[in-house]
Amino acid sequence: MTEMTAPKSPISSKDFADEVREQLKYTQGVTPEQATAADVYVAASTAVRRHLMDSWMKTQQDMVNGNTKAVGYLSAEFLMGRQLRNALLNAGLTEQFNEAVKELGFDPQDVVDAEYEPGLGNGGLGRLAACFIDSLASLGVPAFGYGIQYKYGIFRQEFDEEGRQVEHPDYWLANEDPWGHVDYGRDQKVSFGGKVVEEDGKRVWQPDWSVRAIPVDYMVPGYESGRVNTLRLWQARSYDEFDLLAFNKSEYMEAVEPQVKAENISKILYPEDSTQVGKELRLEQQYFFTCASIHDAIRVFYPGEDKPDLTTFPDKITFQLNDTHPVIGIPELMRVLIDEYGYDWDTAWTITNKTFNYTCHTLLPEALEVWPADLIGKLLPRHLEIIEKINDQFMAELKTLTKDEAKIERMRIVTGGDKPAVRMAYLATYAGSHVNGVAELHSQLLKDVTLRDFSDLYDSKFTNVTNGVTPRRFVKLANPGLSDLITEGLGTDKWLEDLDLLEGLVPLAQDDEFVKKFAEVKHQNKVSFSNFAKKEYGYDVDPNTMFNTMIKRLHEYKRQSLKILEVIAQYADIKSGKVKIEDVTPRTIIFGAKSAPGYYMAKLTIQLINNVARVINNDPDIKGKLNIIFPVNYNIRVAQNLIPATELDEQISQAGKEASGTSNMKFALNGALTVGTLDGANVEIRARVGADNFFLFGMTVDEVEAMYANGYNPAKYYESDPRLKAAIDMVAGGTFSNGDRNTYAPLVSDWLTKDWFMTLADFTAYHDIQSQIETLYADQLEWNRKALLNTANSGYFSSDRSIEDYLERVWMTGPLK
Ligand code: NBG
Repeated sequence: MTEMTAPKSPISSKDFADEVREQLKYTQGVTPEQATAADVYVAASTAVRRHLMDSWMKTQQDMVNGNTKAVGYLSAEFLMGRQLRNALLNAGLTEQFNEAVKELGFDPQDVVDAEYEPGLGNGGLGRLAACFIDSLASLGVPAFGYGIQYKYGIFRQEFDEEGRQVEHPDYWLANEDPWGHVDYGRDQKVSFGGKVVEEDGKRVWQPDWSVRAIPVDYMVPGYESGRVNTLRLWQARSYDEFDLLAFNKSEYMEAVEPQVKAENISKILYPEDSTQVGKELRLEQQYFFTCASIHDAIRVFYPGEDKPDLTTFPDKITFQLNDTHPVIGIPELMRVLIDEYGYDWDTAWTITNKTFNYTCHTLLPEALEVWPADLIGKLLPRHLEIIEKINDQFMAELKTLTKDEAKIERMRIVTGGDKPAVRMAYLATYAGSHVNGVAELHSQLLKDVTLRDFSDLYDSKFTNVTNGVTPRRFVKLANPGLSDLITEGLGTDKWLEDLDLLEGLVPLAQDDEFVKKFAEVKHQNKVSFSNFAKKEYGYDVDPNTMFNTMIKRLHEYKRQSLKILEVIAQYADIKSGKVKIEDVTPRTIIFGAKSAPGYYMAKLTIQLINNVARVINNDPDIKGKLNIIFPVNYNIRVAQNLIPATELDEQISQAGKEASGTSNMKFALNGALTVGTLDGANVEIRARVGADNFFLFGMTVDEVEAMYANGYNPAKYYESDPRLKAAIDMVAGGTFSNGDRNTYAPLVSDWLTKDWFMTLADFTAYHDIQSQIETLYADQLEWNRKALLNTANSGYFSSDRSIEDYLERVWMTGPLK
């Protein structure tokens, strides 16, 4: 471990106010009187950045000079969330900022709210990358995050009058971004297309177009570690600004064509989550950032060397492939080593093999990327040759390992037939040192199902690293009330660096006074969320109702349908008089979800939820007992407000489909109880918090498999559970579509005839668990005792622990503690 700089001794809020004034003057060019909250935000951010600068520079020097292997986290997504509060926390300047800003006549919250949230990710995968780089810095591990600075992040969601999702471009860079430093001098050239020719017995790639990759650097300050790592996001620019000749002939569009083509590469984040999108531009993006990052790492670790000894490359840096998106980096490193540095194939292979590791984030076969070979050949002809050679080598190796021809055929990286395609997950599994899943169950299913043949023959490559979340953002920043109480209970705030210390709260769950304090914090968080929901969306939310939340991408496997059908069934029970309104536990049911723009069923589900909300919330018979809200454009900021206020969290995916989930961890840490299936990390959460403190229901993976095998007939469940029937009939009959029976017909028909994720089969069990939930909720002391036990036993789900596991099991630099 390289030596770390000690955190700076804190400055006074007066000094900090002076620094902000100075920035206002010299960067913004305004007086404090003229300044807006947005000016103060930029000035304060710039001031914080200055405080982090020495540590940042020291960290970079140490990384190059030290002898600890660095981590290059290659990810197409980094869903960072707002930066200011996090940077203040890690720079130890929170109090100074609050005071200084007040002194300047501003409300700190207004200043913080002037920051536009960068949405450079879709969901869990991108947020995980952000948590991981936070933990890497906090643990003092030298690391780079490498990705793309998309001009447009995940779309901004609106709902139209019918409750349908409408997507708008998210131009997050419309205002000044004080965090990103554009480093023109450290650009890289990324080439595409053309052909490969033979010259002096060597294969030589002659590309026909290139783009300029310009790094935009973001500081990643560690918490109390003195280390500030770098998130380097690449921006694509054209080398030829525009064609003056064409411009002079008034062919304006043609003149800017090369520029447009180049800049398109980093223009937009693909808004897909857990589905594979086979688009040429997407492959261009993937190659663009991995190629630039690999060259960048060589530049960083062998500064000024013309003939670096790249056999030491894997000792300098290990590349973690965040899903298959950066896997094209494997043939790229081979090409660089062979074509640019003159290594022979075997040496290049050894280096490459040691450098890369692959994390798989899915179990859905349709989410594993497969690229048509002819597309790769067109964009990256030399890479296709290398991939084919890797495949040949692999096939030869397999023949020495097994006699099973069918198995060898199944394992092809490049598929046979007349339309060959490249399976990126297979390439990553064969070419890298390790493969990991993101929760125990997921890693096991990868071995047993998705990558079964590989685990048979290369078992030692496989490992598990259960996901985690950063306690700095998701407890300390999101939930200051709980943070203070934890510190009070433990007598230290060291838990923010060592989340296992939360276990010290376990005995306090027997102390009724402490449990009441815990309950009071939760109540205050509910009040705060009600105020937030009123201010942001105009919702009237009663903090005396149970806050029951389901936030995640809208996907059939996650089963938002199951939740909404249960709500409808309850509504039907009340309307028919089966359930008396006095007996209903008042709930506020909160959804947050974006759907991929082209995902028809998911979008229809969003429309249904919005309309169920409209009907139920406005029905006087319900007397406000059920209140459904769907805050539009769910993002990290909403999550930070909502998670601490939630009492019951929904993790109800079909068993065997959710790789891990990470919001489940955030909820448990913030003292919500989970109702969930035995899926993803739910299994581990339940094991840790205790079966008594978790509402389990539904089929297991084995039961699901058996049901598929025996032929699943959803209509049977519709016929046999009258509540389910009533709910579906209501949807079909037009209750939530102003009497129109067509609106939701595709959903209804899918439920009754296909229902691939077995929503109907799990419905009855899901309903049955509700009475347990409500009985417990009626006893607030007991509920909160269990909620506190969730917090106390969830320390394991810190992303610091995940990173320590990676260090030990994958990166092999040894544990840090
Ligand atoms: C997602 C999984 C989640 C998991 C995150 C982070 C993809 C492809 N996968 O279950 O669906 O928590 O990755 O690992 O987005």
